[in-house]
Amino acid sequence: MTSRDRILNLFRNNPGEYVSGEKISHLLHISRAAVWKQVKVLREAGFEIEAKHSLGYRLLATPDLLVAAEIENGLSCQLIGRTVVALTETDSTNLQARRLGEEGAIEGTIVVADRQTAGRGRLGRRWESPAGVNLYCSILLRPQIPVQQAPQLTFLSAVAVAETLKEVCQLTTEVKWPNDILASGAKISGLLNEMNSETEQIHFVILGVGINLNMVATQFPEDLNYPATSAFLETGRRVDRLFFLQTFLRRLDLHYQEFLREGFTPIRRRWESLCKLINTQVRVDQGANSCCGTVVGLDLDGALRLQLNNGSVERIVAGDIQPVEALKR
Ligand code: BT5
Repeated sequence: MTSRDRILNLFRNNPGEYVSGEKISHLLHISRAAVWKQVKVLREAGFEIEAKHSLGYRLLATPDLLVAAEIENGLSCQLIGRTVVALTETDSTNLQARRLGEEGAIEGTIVVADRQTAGRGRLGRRWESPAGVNLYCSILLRPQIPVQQAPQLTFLSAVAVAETLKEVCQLTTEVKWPNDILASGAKISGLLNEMNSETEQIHFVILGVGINLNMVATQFPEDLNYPATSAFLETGRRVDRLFFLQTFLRRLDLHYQEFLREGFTPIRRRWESLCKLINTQVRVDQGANSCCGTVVGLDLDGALRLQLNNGSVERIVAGDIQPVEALKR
């Protein structure tokens, strides 16, 4: 933890109160001049800090920034967020989390970034990641489950995203197989889960989560394959990213613990209840191939169960689905 993070922690632990320069200097083992320098840096980053000669420093307001100490403060998760890495800019939080995983980072480590320069979707696609508006987050997990069950975790994060959008933004969304969350039919969030494993053993799984919170229309490129939206565009209200992230991490933590105790069934049920395409006709595109059928539900490994027109039920393990109704329009 940097000196800046530790000063922020001191403010957080003494809400609304002055913390003397002497106390900060003593606790952090730095000079009074160094304390002042760090306060200056925090002010430049947008933290409103009052300085009173005889009393010390007091935090009045925090900017909409994702700072590790602020994220950790009061998180109270059992597993997720035990280590928080918050970056101003990175190539991809999934790549950073993978690097940390390879170095032995503990389960529950999270990486967030204000901006990604090479945000990734599936199959080498790009994830638009402008600064200051959205959430780009990767969570490192080390579940002791069979390799084939790892895709189940995608549905766990989808449920947590949809529930958090409801709780924090009062926004009703739907989940779309395999990794989308939609609001009014447009993509508001995408998930990219990646695994590091050998034959029978998972070393770690990275849950990559991108959620469009305060993105405005001009920040979306024109050549997106599907309509996209943000919580702000849907509700007209700006979202406090820190509060949203903490709420999301808490939900994810609870769902993950339930998953470790009870397996996939509770999550599968919740995901299916959030999926509007169940019992409707869809087209599945798998590269050069496509087929149509009625969505029946999720299989135990996360495959989509699709009833074809001849009555047989197919398992779809990869691809993109589109409602047939939308294709007719
Ligand atoms: C996804 O892929 O939806 C997975 C996105 C995962 C992003 C997170 S951010 C944190 C973590 N770090 C990473 O590097 N990635 C993860 P896919 O289903 O392939 O969808 C990608 C497609 O969505 C693109 O081809 C675009 O058409 C569209 N798209 C790109 N950026 C978007 C955005 N911000 N909002 C909505 N749609 C977008």
